[in-house]
Amino acid sequence: MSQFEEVSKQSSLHPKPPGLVLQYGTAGFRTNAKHLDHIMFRMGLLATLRSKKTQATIGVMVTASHNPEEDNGVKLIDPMGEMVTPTWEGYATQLANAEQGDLISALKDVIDVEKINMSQAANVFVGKDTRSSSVSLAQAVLDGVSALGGHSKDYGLVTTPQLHYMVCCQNTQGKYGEATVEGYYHKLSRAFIQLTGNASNCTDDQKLLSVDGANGIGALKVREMERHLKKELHLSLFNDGSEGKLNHQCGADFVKVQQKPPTGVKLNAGERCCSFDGDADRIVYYYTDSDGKFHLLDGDKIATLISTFLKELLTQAHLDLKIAVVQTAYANGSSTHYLENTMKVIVRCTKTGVKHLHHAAQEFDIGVYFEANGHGTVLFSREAEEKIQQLAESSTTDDETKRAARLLQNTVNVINQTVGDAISDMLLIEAILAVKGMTVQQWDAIYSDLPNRQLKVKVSDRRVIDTTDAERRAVTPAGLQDAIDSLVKKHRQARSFVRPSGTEDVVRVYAEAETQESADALAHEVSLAVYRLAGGVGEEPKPSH
Ligand code: 16G
Ligand code: MG
Repeated sequence: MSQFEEVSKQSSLHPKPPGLVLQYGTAGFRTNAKHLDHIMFRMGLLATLRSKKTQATIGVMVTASHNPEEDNGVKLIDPMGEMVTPTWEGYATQLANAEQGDLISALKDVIDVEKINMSQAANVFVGKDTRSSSVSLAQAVLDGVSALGGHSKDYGLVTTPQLHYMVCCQNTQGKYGEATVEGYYHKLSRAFIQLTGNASNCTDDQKLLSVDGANGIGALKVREMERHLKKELHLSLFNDGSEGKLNHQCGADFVKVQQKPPTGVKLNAGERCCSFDGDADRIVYYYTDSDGKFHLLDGDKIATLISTFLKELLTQAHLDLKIAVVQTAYANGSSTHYLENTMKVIVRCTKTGVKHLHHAAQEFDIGVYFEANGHGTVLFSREAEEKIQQLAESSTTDDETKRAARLLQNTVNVINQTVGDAISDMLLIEAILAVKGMTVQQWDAIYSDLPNRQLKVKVSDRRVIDTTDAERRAVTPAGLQDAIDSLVKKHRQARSFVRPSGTEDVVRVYAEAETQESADALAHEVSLAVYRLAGGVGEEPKPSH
C-alpha cells in the first residue's frame, strides 16, 4: 500500500535511536529534546489515526511545560479538548518504542485493533511553546500527519490551553467559540469585561496585577491579550522572555515548590502577583506583607475562592445545582476542612494528574477542580449551562436573581472548560476579587494553610510503591504504610503520604503538620522509611535545617 511506503520513507528522516524506550507519562512524553524527533513524527502518525477513528480534529501540543529549557515533550488532545484516553496513551507508548524496522507493523496493529477506516479524512491541529527545539519538533509532527495523508493546521506559538480550546471550537462547529487566537481573546475578554462591570468603585490600584510569565509562551500571549481587556486590568509583565531563561528561578512550579517569589519580579508589599508555568496551564498567586513575609495562594486557595463565589451566586439565583470541588492528596488539609465543614460543599479526592480530576469533576452539575500546584478549571454540565442561560435571559425573574444568573453566565464564558488555563483562571480570579471588592489579603485569610513539606527520594525501582485510596495509602512495599502511620502519630495535625512520580524517576513524599518544624521532621522521617523499605539508592536522606 503506497500510504505505508510514504510513512516508511518519511520515517527514515526521523529515525528512532535503537534501544531508546520512552513512556507516555502523566502529561505525555517528556525528556531531553534531542531524544524526541522520532517521537514527534510518530505522534503525528498517531494523531492522524485518532482523527480518522473519532472523525474529528485532534490536537498535538509540543511543550515540556515547567521542565528546563533543554527538555521538550508532546501531549495529544482529544476531540472535546480533553486529554487523550488511556488506551491511546498505550498506543502512543507502543508506537514510540517500536524499532525503526517495526514501525509499520506497530502502526498496522493499531489500525487493526481499532478497526480504523483508512479512507476517512483526518485533521490535526499543532501548536508549540517557545523552546528553541520546538520549531523542528513541531515540523516533525506535521511531517507525520502528512505522511499518512492527513490535513494539518499549524497554530505556531500558542499556550497549551489555547490549543485545547481550538480543538474544542473546531469539533463543536464554533459553539464553544471561534477556533482562532483572536476568537479566544474575544470570548474571554468579553466575559471578563461583563463580569467586572458588576464591580462597584474599583480603583486603579485594585486593577493592578504583576504577572510572572516564566519567560515562556504565557508571557507572549498575555501581552497580545492586554489590549482586549480595555483597561479593566493593569498588567505589569515580568519574565517575558526578552532576557531570562524559560522556567529558570521563575514560574508557577518554582514558586509553589520553593515557596518563595520568582527572580525578576518587582514585588511591592501587599501587591498581588501571579506566576504562570512554561506552557501557561498553571497559575499561582502570592504577595509579600509589610514584614517581607511571603504568602502563597495556591490551587487550593484558588478553588476555594472560585467555589465560594459560585455557591453564593447559585443561592442568589435560586438555582439548585450540585457543586463539588475535586482535589488530590496534595491539597492542604486546611482547605479540605474549610470546604467540607464551613462551605459545606462536596469534596472529592483523585489521583494526581489532570485527567483524573477532570473526569471526577464531570460527575457534577458544577465541578471545580484544582491541583495544589495551580492546574485547574471549572466544568459546567450541559444542563447547568442551559439552566443558567435560561434564567439570565428570562423576563420574569427579579433583578437580584437575574444579576446572579448573568454573573454565572459570564463565569461560564470566561473559564476555559477544556483544561486548566493560567490566562483564563487569572481573568476569573481578578473578576471575582473585583466583584466582591476583596483584597488578596482577605482572600488569603479565608483559611490558613497547614505548614507542609515535599521531598523526593531516589530508589532503584519506584514501581515497588503501589498506592490506593487516591494515593493516600501505600499498599506495597510491606510495612511502609504502617511505618508512615506510626510516624504521623508522633506529630500534631499531621498527615503524610508517598507516591511514585509520574514524570520523574523519584518517589515523592508529602507531609503536613501543625508547625513547619514538625512538617519538616515528618517529611524527613517518612523519606527515611521510604529509603529503607523501598530500595533507596545513594545517600540516606538528610534532615533539612
Ligand atoms: C503532570 C500533570 C500534573 C501533575 C504532575 C505530577 C497534567 C497535564 N499534568 O505535570 O497534573 O500534577 O504531572 O507530577 O496532567 P509527578 O507525578 O512527577 O508528581
Ligand atoms: Mg504546564
